Amino acid sequence: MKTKKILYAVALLAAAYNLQSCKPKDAGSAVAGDAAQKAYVAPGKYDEYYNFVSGGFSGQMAVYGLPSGRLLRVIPVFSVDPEKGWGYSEETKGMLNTSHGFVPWDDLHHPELSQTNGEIDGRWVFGNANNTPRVARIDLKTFRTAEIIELPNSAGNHSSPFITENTEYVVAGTRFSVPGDNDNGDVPINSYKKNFKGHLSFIGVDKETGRMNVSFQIKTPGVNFDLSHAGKGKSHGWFFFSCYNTEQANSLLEVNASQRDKDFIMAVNWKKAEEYIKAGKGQKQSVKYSRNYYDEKTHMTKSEIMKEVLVLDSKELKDICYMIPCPKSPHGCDVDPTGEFIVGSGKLAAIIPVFSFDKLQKAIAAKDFDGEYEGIPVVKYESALYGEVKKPGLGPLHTEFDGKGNAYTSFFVSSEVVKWNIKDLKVLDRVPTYYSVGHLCIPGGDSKKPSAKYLIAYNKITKDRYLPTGPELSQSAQLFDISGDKMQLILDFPTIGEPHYAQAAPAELISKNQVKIFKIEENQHPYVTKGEKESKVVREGNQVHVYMTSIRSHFSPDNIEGVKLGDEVYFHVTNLEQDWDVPHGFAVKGASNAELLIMPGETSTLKWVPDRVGMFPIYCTDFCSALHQEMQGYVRVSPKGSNVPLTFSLGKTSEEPAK
Ligand code: RUQ
Ligand code: CUA
Repeated sequence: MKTKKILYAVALLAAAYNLQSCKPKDAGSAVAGDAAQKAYVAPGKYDEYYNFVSGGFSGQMAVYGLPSGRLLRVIPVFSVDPEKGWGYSEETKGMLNTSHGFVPWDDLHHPELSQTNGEIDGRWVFGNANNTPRVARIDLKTFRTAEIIELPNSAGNHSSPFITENTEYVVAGTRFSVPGDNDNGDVPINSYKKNFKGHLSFIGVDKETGRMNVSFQIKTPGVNFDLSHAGKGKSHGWFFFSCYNTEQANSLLEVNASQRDKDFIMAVNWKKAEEYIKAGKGQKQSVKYSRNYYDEKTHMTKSEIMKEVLVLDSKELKDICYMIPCPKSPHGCDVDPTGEFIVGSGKLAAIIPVFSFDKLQKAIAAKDFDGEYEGIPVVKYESALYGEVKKPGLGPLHTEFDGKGNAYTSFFVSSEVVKWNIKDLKVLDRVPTYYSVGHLCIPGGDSKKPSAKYLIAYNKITKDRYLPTGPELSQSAQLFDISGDKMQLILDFPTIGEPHYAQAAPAELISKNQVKIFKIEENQHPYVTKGEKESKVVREGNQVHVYMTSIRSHFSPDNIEGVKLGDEVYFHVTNLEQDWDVPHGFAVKGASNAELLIMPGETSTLKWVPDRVGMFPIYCTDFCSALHQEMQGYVRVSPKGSNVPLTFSLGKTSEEPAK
């Protein structure tokens, strides 16, 4: 009797505690000691994987080590970054050019690593811009954004930048349907059904250089494209896009775009589309979009406005697009490593439908259709369906694969990850996440060869998981060991911005290709200074060009006189160092842009327009040697029309030193 009472009291206490802290029952279950050991990477030891994580509304991409969760780098992509001078230096400003002009921010949702033969090859990682529609390519030799291409006829680019198994194409589907760039956009919003169209972009990627080009677009009905994945293996040649708002609502979508029982996954036969392009079926359209790339030889951005795009119309060419009904407001659209199974995750659906590529092909051949949607054949649900995962959880979003026949789906509403078997569609395991999980990542999880050791969940909400930080709390990642039958939580770590998708690659694949310095002999920057003796200051009208060098621990020149109010000063700083990990910084008082951070052998330019007469110190911002704090100088600014001659020097100090 007594024991029963005590137990009851303990249970009551536990319940009270739970209420107070608003935690689910087992949230207190801390990571056990042996679990923590699995995520522990001793000081000085390397991680096993690089994890490339979207920075969401920060516009950047973050790189973490796994399993430690240590933040290794934030790669600036779509947002300016004063830390690295990204978007502030004259060389990198052009990377953020668009047809709207300079756009210094975006919302990056999905990193996607390049692949060869369906396996991660470690060359590039792509990222999408969800606002002003763009795709970026980051070079993994330098961890720098090497190229950004804008997308015509699009608005928002969410279902991107997913790739084909040899990186033939990076795709981009418009999230918002809009009137085409060429059409009149000045129409009533409620003319949506008539005037608003979707476009899918197929961006060709050069095999050697990685340079991107919009090869063609497919014009589609006006729906919202949400996510996508390429077919692989047997389904190579196809692409699958989830679409919502097939109701074509233009207001209160949370109600009006949830009317239909089923939306669609659009299956696109891109090989067929290529044939039509070859046969001249593409319509040339005049559009305007920007293509920007960073040239590693000249250390400059080349930015060009493109004026044309080839468009195929899905209404006219009946055999490139097919609609597969998918319950209900699908988000994730994921293809398993064999290429046979396509998993659609309906945010409001109570089941997870798994479609079969073989069945889809048979249904198409047999014309097993349920009519058309805006001119596109709708395949019968049952004819494409392999089966349904029953009662998996609430609010399925994304699925990754382990290559051992299992799938892992995230559930936003019920805050959990559910492991299920692809063949028999049986649920095998479920673990809670803290809280409201979005994307998942397994290294190689969307390739032909996943490595089934870790799974990372990217959570939207952390509530009480970390020390509070004012009104905004950190987002987080949670690392699970999935090497056994049961998933085991081994680590939490906070992330920058809001994490959406992420990918991971074996450390060795990436680390072996790192660029350590830029060779000074190969620097072809038009304003390079290859040695201190060549440093100089040149006036061209009201432009003053400073050919400056930096080496531990001084700038040459470090005294400049004869700059006048009304001048535009360009500091072209060449870092003469040829050792790994010796950047120098450069800053000048009153500059309204940022600093520069110049890598060994590189030239960067800061534009400065002095706003007053006086003395302006310059200094190095990166602690580069014991005498880093001595790495400084002065620029004297005189009034307009002053006759102070333009002079520059290094090492000439005061005539009368202080006593
Ligand atoms: S999303 S949390 Cu922007 Cu990929 Cu699904
Ligand atoms: Cu150069 Cu500090």
